[in-house]
Amino acid sequence: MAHGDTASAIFITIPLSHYCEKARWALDRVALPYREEPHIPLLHRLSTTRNEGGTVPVLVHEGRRFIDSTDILVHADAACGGDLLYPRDAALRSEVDALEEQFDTQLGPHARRWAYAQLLSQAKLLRSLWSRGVPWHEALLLPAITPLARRLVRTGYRITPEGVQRSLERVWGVFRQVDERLRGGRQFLAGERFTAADLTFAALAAPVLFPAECRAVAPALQDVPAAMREEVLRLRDTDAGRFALRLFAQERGRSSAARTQGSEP
Ligand SMILES: N[C@@H](CCC(=O)N[C@@H](CS)C(=O)NCC(=O)O)C(=O)O
Repeated sequence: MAHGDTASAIFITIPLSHYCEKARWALDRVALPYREEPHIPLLHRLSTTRNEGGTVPVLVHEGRRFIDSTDILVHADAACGGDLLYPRDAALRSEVDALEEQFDTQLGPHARRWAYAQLLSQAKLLRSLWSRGVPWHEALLLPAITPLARRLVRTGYRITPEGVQRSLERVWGVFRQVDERLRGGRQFLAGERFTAADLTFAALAAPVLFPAECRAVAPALQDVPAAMREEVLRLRDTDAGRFALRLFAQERGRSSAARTQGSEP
């Protein structure tokens, strides 16, 4: 939920990015007011580098800059009182940190590489995805920028047939580990309630699951190539896939402000 007041944080994004959805979900969850500044690829660098960053998301809040999604989560949690995304209990906290790090490094880049590989040949679809939610004057530049942006995605994310296949295996590997962790009927990945670990898993799995409640820009499942659709349906049909979809359905719209006011257990 973006608020327009002047005290708001500035949240710099590319609307298609799943790391941005990770941070957006956290900001919404802890109810930190922010104004989203969405960009098309390449032009985002004008804003991120001005803030001593590079990739999106970047958060600028009270004169401080956070240039990595995990730093944004940690800051948002602390700024809103703590114990919202990260448990105070030290053992539980290190479990959450380790899971978040694992998803950041093993799930996020591989889900992205596989998903982009399916869509890179769909220039029109990609252009329409990059255009959604950004200022009109940036969207106008997309016909000129898309060919270069596609080339940079291919080289920057090292999209090769072997690499893409390996990435899909890595995604399945993480899903199997999450399946394993959920065995025995646990509701959340660490402890008894929703944490940054659950949020990170679900947000970074979004490009391979297409959750309806995800607030990142995404194509409709019926608009993507059949092979991608079929793989998404296979991943959805796992305990980990069902878990991520449940988190989006039950937790994406929920604010922990309600918990601190006593209306959430
Ligand atoms: N470790 C970073 C990764 C963020 C990331 O990889 N962002 C991608 C979009 S999903 C990006 O900004 N790509 C464009 C670029 O590298 O300039 C984080 O967690 O914030």
